[in-house]
Amino acid sequence: MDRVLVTGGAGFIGSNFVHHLVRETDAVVTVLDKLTYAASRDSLAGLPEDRVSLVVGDIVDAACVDPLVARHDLVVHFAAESHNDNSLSDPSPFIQTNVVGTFTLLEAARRHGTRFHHVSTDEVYGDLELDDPERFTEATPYNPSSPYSASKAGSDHLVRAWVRSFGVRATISNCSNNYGPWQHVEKFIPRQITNVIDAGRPKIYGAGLNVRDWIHADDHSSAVWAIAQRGRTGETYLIGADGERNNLEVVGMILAHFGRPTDDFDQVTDRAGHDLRYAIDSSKLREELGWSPRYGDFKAGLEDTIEWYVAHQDWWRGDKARTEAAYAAQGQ
Ligand code: NAD
Ligand code: TDX
Repeated sequence: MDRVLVTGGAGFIGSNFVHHLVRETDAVVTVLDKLTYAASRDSLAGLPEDRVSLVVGDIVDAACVDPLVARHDLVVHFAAESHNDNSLSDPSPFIQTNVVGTFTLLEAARRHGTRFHHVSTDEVYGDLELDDPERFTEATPYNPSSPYSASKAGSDHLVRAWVRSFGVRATISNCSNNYGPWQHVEKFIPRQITNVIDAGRPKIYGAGLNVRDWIHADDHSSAVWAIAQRGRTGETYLIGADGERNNLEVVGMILAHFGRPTDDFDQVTDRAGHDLRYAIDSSKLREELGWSPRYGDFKAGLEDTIEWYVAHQDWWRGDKARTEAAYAAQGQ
C-alpha cells in the first residue's frame, strides 16, 4: 500500500495526516481537495514534491474521482463540510459533499477494488447526559442531532452497505473533537485563543457545561494510519484519548495561559440542538491494534496549540474578521 489518495488533505486533520505519512512511511501521496474556505495550501508547504501532489477537485465529480481512485492502492477519506454551526445556516453543501461525495468515492472504490478508509465523527451517536457513566462504543446506536452529524451518519451507512453488498474493502473510524495547529478559527479552541490574542473575550454558547472529549490531531492521524494498515475490513474503530473537558474548563485554561481571569468571557446565544456531551471508549482500537495517544495530557497539547497560534498570526488573521462578523450576525 504505497500510493495513497487523501481526500480533504488540505484541511485541518487531512493535512496533519499527510505530514504523518511523509514522516512515518514511504507512501506516495495524492491530495484531492476542492480548496473550500476551510482549506489551506500553507498547511502542505515544504513537503517533498516527489512524495506529495495536490489535485484541486470536487469529490462529488465522478469524472475527477474515478481515474484518481483507479491509480491508488488506498483512499483515506477526510474531505467534508465539518462545522456544525454552518450546517445549521445552510445544510445543502453538507448533503452534497458528505453524502453524495462519499457515494461517488465508494462507487469508484467498488469499480477498481481500492481499499477505502472512511474518517467519521463520534457525533453520529448523538449525545450523552453529563452524569452518564457510559461512553460511546462501536455498538452505540446512531442518533445524530445536527445536519452535519446526520450527513456524516448517512455517509457511514453508505460505507457499511458498500462493504456488505459489494464487498468493498473499507474500514470506518469515528473520532472525538480534535485540536492542534492549522484548525480554522471558526472552531471552538482556535476561536477562543485568537479572541484572547486580540485582547477580546472568549464566546461561550449557553452555560458552557457541554463536554467534548479532546484529542490532538497528531493522535488522530496515527490512529487512522494504524486502522488503514491493520484494521479488519468492514470494522468500525472509535478513536479517543480520554480528554473529557467542559467548555468552561477549556476557556479557563486558555485565559489562564495569558494571565487573564478565568471568568473573563461572554456568554452568547446557544447553538440550536447543542449536543451536551461526547465521550469515547477507544478500548477496541487500543487492544486490537495496539494504538495509544502521544498526547496523554490535554493541558500540554493545548499549551503547544496556543503557542502555535501566537506564532502564526499571519496564517489566521485573513479569516478572523470575516468569521467573527458571521458569528456576530447570529448573536454568537
Ligand atoms: P476541515 O473543514 O478543516 O477540512 C475539510 C477539507 O475538505 C478542506 O480542505 C476542504 O477544502 C475539503 N473539502 C470540502 N468539500 C470538498 C469537496 N466537495 N471535494 C473535495 N474536498 C472538499 O475538516 P477537518 O476538521 O479537518 O475534518 C476532516 C474530517 O475529519 C471530516 O470528515 C470530519 O467529519 C472528520 N472529523 C473531524 C473532527 C474534528 O474535530 N475536526 C473530529 C472527528 C472527525
Ligand atoms: O464560539 C464557540 N463557543 C462555544 O461555546 C464555538 C465555535 C463553539 N462552542 C462550543 C460548542 C461545542 O460544545 O464548543 C464546543 C465545540 O464546538 P466546535 O469546535 O464547533 O465543535 P463540535 O461542534 O463539537 O464538532 C467538532 O467535533 C466533532 C468538529 O467541528 C466536527 O467536525 C467533529 O465531527
